[in-house]
This record gives sequence, structure tokens and C-alpha cells, in this order.
Amino acid sequence: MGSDSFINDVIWGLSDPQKHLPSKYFYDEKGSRIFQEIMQMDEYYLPGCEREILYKQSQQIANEINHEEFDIIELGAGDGSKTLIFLEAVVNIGKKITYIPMDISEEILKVNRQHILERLPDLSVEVLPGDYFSTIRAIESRPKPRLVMFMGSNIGNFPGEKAIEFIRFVNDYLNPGDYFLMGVDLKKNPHVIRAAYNDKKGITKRFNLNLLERINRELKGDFNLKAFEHYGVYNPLSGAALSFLVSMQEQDIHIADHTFHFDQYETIHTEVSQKYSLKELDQLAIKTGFSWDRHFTDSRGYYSLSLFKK
Ligand code: AVI
Repeated sequence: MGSDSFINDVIWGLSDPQKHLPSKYFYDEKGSRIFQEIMQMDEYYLPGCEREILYKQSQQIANEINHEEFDIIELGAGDGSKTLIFLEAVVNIGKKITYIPMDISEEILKVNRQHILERLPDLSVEVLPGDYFSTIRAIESRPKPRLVMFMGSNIGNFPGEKAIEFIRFVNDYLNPGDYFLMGVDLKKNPHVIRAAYNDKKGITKRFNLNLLERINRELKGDFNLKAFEHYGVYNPLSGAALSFLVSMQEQDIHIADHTFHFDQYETIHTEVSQKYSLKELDQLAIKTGFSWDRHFTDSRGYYSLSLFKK
């Protein structure tokens, strides 16, 4: 992700009649720190749900996997702290695994490896730095059966058809009998979802505004952060939680040698966090080329770890 594509994406997105910026650019060093704060927020129920499922049902998930020896490849693995719960369960039921965490950040993969080996010193861990698309190709030549994991409801940040395209892409790198385990935030009381993206302390607002700050820092933009508001909305018809930055006044913004005009109340769409029903997940599994699926949900039915089999 060089700054070359960052500038191109920013200019392209702000030139559209409905201005938009890709949410992947939230995660510079500062944005990643703010995201850690989001994960601790009372309103942001997702990590707690995922952890509950992992603690209570990891063994059942592991038992569904019809292989004694296999590779576990985790996309966007981060520090691996939640995955460790699952890996321990797999090892405890006597399966032989190699854990292959993939992430953009080499630093976080070092932390991940150390974390995992502290608890499971005999586990074979092979880290793979890079983005989803380039690194997943690296698993093609590995001879063992596979379980690919994609946790944290990251699939929700792929807008519309892009989620289908991405899961098909993963499916292409699996053989019949391989598995895909995905963390998915489910449709629920819309008030609960809305609150998760509109916290009282304004942490999500800081997260969203950091995107403009990043443009100022890295691309020498001149956004006045005080002239933008964060707006998070959930549409129960589409199941999409959408984040916007709203220009509170008419203004011109300069980035490199480009000028972007904002009318008062004009918005930049910055993120989609798609929510699914279990029925939609069944359809998604079929649409993306899987032959079987099973959902493991938390006690409130807020979140699912969905296991797809090719
Ligand atoms: C990383 N991703 C799953 C988060 C989400 O819920 O869409 C990012 C996030 N944006 C605002 N709060 C959290």
C-alpha cells in the first residue's frame, strides 16, 4: 500500500459526485491505535461476542473439521490473541496443525508468533506478511488440507458484491474438503448496531476523522477537522451500517495540486459495515462455491463464526 495508490484513491474518491474514501486507509499507526480503543468500547459488542464463541465452541468447530493434519491460514491475523483460544482447542483434541498468520504489518506478526508460542511452544507457526490478495496465493503450493480463517467481521467492510468476490477468491485457493471460517456480525436490533458506530465518548468520531488527518499528514492536505462531523447510520433494509464525514460548511480543500469543493452538509462516505442474517450467510456460502455451512453463534445471537466447507 504505497502512498502512490493512497493519493490516487483519495483523488479518485473525492472527485466522485458522491465523495467517498476507502476504509482500508483508516489503519495507519494512529488509526490502528484508535481501533484498539474501539474494541474496548462498551457499545462495540463485536469482539466480546467473537471471544465468547471461541471460548465456548472452539472444540465443536474443531471437531467439524474432517482432517487430522492441516494448515490454518489466518487472513489479517493481527496479534492472534483471540485465535489462540481456537488453536489451543484444536491442539487439545489431538489434531496436528501448522498456523500461518498473514497480515500487512510485519511488526504485528512478530507479536503474534511470540504470543502463540508462549502458550503453544510446540506449534509450528509460519508468518506471512503482505496483503490478502498477494499472500493467499502463497498457500497454493502447500500440500496439506486447509482451514482459512477471516475473523473480526472484516468481511463486513467489503461493500456489496465485493464481499462475494472476495469469498470466491478465497474459495479458488481451496481444494474440495477444505474449510473457511469467517467472523460475521449479524442483523439484530438496529439500536444496538447504531450505538456501536456512534459511541458516547466520540472514539468512532476520532477514528473517522483520522482519515482526513492522515490525508493532511501524508498528502499535505489542508482539511480543517473542526469543519467536519462524524455521522454513523444503520439501514435495516440493506443491513449496512454506513459512516460519513459531513462538511458543516461550504469549503474548498486542497490536496497536492487538486482543489475539492464541498457544499455545506455534503458528505464523504468512508465505510460500510455490512450485517448479515444466517439465511443470507447460507445463500452466500452457495453463491461463493461452498457445499456445506454451519453457524456458531453467541448467547445473544449477535454474531456468528460461520464455517463453510468446499
Ligand atoms: C474492522 N471492522 C470490522 C470494523 C467494523 O465494525 O466495521 C471497523 C470499525 N469501524 C467503526 N468501528 C469499527
